[in-house]
Amino acid sequence: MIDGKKVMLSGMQSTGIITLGNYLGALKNWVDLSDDDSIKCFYGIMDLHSITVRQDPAELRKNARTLLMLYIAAGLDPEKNCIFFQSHVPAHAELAWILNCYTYMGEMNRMTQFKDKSAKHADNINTGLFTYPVLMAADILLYQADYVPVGKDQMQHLEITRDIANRFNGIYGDVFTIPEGYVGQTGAKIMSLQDPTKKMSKSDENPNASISLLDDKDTIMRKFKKAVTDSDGFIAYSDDKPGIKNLIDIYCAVTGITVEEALNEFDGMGYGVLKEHVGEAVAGKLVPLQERFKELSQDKAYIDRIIKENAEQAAYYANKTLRKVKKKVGFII
Ligand code: AQP
Repeated sequence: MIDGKKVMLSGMQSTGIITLGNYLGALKNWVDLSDDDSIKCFYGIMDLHSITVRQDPAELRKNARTLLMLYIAAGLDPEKNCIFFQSHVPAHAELAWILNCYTYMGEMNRMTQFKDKSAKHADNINTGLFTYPVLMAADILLYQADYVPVGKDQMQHLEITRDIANRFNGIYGDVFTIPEGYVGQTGAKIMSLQDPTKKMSKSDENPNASISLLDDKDTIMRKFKKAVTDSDGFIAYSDDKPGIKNLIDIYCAVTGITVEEALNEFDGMGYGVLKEHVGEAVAGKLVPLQERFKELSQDKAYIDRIIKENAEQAAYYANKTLRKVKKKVGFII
């Protein structure tokens, strides 16, 4: 608890410009949540996590700053929510090391994200990629988070966080709050436009596979036009038609209507018209965010102040937990 409020932590990696998937699956829900004054929210730009995959340094710096501005442009108020760079709070790396010593190889071996990512980056299967969930556990436990909004893909990491925290508390007493998954808002899972059986990812090498939040209208329309569908020629919402299903999911998430309402609206239409409607809806939704982003990009002093103040705030709470942990394990503090 912070000032009588429950604590929530979430974040994204600064591995590229975030996509419509990251927005509809996570960021949009965070913005909705920030109206809830009973919760104190921490939103990290998880740059330490980003380097588990090789990054170009200049790009990483640029992407991290862009991500922070996109959080704000999407509607997260940085005066109310603590928005910070993970690498600005050394306690994350310190606690991760300590927790590594309370985590078993067998537990890490079971993590499916490691299996997926190591298959994708076979030339760079580093130990950071392997122990990624321990750093994520440190991120969450440092802020004594009560809630962590997670998609299905991250559920395994939350479970391991709970296991590590319970193990540590079992040895040393109540040090960590045991976090729960936040299920209040279920974010849509948005799939790749080029392979609708895979999720849309910001690090996808095919630029047509994802919509970046900073894509202009022409680009958005072109990408939807090229979206992979099927050759049936009729609109239906079914797992057998993943391309069409994904377009309908995107449309519903952006407009706030139900699948049934969308199906009524598109009744009798062809794929071309559907793609056009979805493109228009997405481009329209992103206009205010992109305008705000442009303003923020021109206000360096404001962004610098936010970065500094929020890093201090995050470090204050993180260091409180870290001191407690160090004392418990027997370090001289
Ligand atoms: N396609 C998606 N649909 C819905 N939600 C998604 N998220 C990611 N992709 C989709 C959610 O976005 C948040 C940010 O996740 P992350 O940056 O920590 O890493 P990720 O899940 O691995 O996202 P990407 O875009 O696929 O990144 P890369 O390409 O770097 O691996 C999470 O809450 C996630 O659930």
